Amino acid sequence: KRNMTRKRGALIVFEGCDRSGKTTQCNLLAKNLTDKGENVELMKFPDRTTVIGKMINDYLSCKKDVEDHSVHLLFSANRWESVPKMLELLYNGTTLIIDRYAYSGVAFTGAKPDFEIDWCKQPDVGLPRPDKVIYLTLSSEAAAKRGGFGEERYEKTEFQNRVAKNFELLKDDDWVTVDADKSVDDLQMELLNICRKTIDESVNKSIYKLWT
Ligand code: Z5A
Ligand code: MG
Repeated sequence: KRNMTRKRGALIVFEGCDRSGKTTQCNLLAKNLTDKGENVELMKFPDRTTVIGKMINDYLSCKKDVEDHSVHLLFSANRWESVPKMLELLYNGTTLIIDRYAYSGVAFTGAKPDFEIDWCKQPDVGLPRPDKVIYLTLSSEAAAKRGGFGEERYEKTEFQNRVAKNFELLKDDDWVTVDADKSVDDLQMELLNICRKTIDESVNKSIYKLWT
């Protein structure tokens, strides 16, 4: 089914701390890139629309408790269930802009007591590896100006600090760190440039497997 005559799309992942603007920027990127004639689709993890995603939503909104290992595997399963669609889109020339991915899975579970980073990575080993991970950083002072934490699980300062440390451990050559403490429009300009460059550079590359 692969369309070998068309360039493949790029897999671009956004990660970053709480309120860094991932969702705001991903939505704008999808619109701006589409307006410029790129083939783009937006995805978001957790994808709360699936059966597994609904279980995750009940957990995050504190409606249900789920054992920590078990919920980690649900977050991973929620990514794996999207992989056939992701590969189909990428090989058919659609660039995917993804709001959180396996790195969030590892950074958040790894911030819980008695969880090893290496254990946390295993369920996501073999997922499509992003061509670029754009990591948005924001100081806790700047984040505080964007309004308080919501009602969801994990929205506590101390926990978020441990999450940020875990993200640092996961960085590799495919990551670019961007300071998100600027206006929505200025940040968007910067991210658009990174995305356009990544789309061009990914055309002739294979899609590799994560953490292999
Ligand atoms: N989680 C996990 O445990 N395991 C996993 O495998 C995965 C996730 C994938 C829900 O994720 C939780 O699931 C999350 C990680 C965990 N827990 N936490 N924390 P989510 O993606 O659904 O989380 P969210 O609810 O979308 O929040 P967020 O991602 O932290 O926010 P954001 O997307 O980075 O920011 P935003 O929504 O675009 O903006 C936040 C606010 O700031 C909003 O009022 C904006 O209007 C404002 N904003 C945005 N940009 C700016 C600028 N530039 N200046 C000023 N104000 C701004
Ligand atoms: Mg968000």
